[in-house]
Formats: sequence, C-alpha cells, structure tokens
Amino acid sequence: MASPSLVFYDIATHPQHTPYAPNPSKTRYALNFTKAPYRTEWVDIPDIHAVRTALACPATRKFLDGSDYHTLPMLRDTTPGAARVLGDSLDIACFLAARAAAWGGAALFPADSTRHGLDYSSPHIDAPTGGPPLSAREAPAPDLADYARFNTHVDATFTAYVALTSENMARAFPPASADRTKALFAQRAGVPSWDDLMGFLGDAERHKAIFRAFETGTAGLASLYAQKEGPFLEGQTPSYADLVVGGWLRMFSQFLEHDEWAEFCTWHGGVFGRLHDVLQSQYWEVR
Ligand SMILES: N[C@@H](CCC(=O)N[C@@H](CS)C(=O)NCC(=O)O)C(=O)O
Repeated sequence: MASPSLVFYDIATHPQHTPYAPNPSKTRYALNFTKAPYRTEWVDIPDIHAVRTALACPATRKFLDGSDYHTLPMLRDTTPGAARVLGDSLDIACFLAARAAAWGGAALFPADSTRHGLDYSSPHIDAPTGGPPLSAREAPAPDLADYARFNTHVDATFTAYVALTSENMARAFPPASADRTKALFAQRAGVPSWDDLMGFLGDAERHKAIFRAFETGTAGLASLYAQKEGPFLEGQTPSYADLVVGGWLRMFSQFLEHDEWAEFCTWHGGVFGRLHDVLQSQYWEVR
C-alpha cells in the first residue's frame, strides 16, 4: 500500500503510541475527523528542536527570554509538487478543513455554525503561565478569528492547571530520552534537577488546592457547553472548537490521578466527561 501523503509529528511516549500532549492531540483528532491519509512520526521531546529545524519549520512559540521554543505538532505534506510543512495546530486545522470534503471527512469549521461559545473568555487569560507564554496565534484565515481566539482562551484555562499532571507525565517519557527530558524541563524552570521541580509541584497540599481551583476555573467553559443539549459546544454538531477542548481533556485523562479524573468527569453536570468519551470513541485513532 502506498505510504500516506501526510506525516504527523507527535511527541513520543512510553508505552509506545499513547499520545497525550494537548496541541498534537488537537491535530490527531482533526486528522481523524477529516479522514486524512496520515501516519505518525514520533519525536522525543529533547529532539523536537533538531527535527523541526531540519524541516526548516520556524518556531511558533518563544521562551520568556525571547528565544525560539520549538514545539509539536508539525504536519508534512509529501505530495509531489505541493510539499510543505506546517508547524502550528491551528494552521494544520485550516489545511485539513480545506481538504476534508475530498477525503469524505467532516467539516472542522461548519459553514452553518452559529459559533456558539467561541467568544469564551478564560479567567486565566492574563495570568503568567509559569513557563513559556502561550502563542497568540493569528487566525490563518480572517473568518477563523473567533476559533483562534477560542483556542487561546481554552489554552489559558487548562494551562493554569497543568501542574496537576506533571508528576504522572514523567511516566510517559520514553526510557531512552527520559533523563534528557527531565534535565531539559529542570533547566527551563531554572532549578538544578527534575527532583527539585517535583519537590515543588508534587507538594500534596498544593496539589489539592490547585485541584479544587480547577473546578471553579473550568466553570465558565462548562457553562457554555451546558447551554446546549450536548455533547458538543453547538449541541449535536462537532466543530474544531470541541477538538481544542478535547486535546486538553486527553492530557488530563492520562495524567490526573484516577480518582481525580473520575471526580473531574462529574463536575459541571458531566459536560467534559461526556465530551471526552464521545471524542475518544469517534475520533481517536493512533496510526
Ligand atoms: N501554538 C502551538 C503550540 C504547540 C505546543 O505548545 N506544543 C507543546 C505540546 S502541547 C510542545 O511541543 N512541547 C514540547 C516541549 O515542551 O518541549 C500549536 O498550537 O501548535
């Protein structure tokens, strides 16, 4: 069988092929949703910089000191005469949306959408992330400005609680690169070692307080879901906005403690648990 024309670069995991990172997961959902012909190339976190640079794909995020922060996802189209590399999840969504009908897939940005909820405002939009600032991506097309804004606000909300996932995330680092990954994260945080970082993030009381705040912090987004007969933001018709939220839910479903994830799924009338289950069963495929 011919190799698929699209190569999707996602973060390598242990066990293999159990992806978790929010932005690549938005893209994985979008690839499956549009029935795109793709295969995954797995990249260890410390190698992202080299892989991205080798493909001449400019960084779309910056560290606080202004230096480039090379990230995934990337999507490489190997179609002869139309080869290109895209390096941001929203640009990739736009690319896929334009081709979805030809692949027999669904519309990521449905033309008849009421765009309900896309004006969501995150309570954390102005808060420092504790790490590199979020990329405030321009919309790749003018009519997608509200999706771009929604993406930024959803990123701000979930980023505020990402510390809840840090300890368990280390279990997903592939053994061959785990030490390098931990050293990289410690260096970025300005502490001598991963253990120092976990000494701070792993404090049980602090963790509990952040988990309690997580319920309040996600209430605004949940209320937009609750206004429609779900499971999607607009009710019955999914759009890329749901995949943005779904990308983050994938991360928390993987790395919250089991009982915390179960509790999270009961919050706000269960809107996020329901959304996660539907997206996983319909659009989660790893290939
Ligand atoms: N605006 C970018 C953000 C991508 C991003 O932040 N990716 C994270 C994973 S969710 C990453 O690659 N992190 C690698 C690292 O921290 O070294 C997009 O939407 O594609």
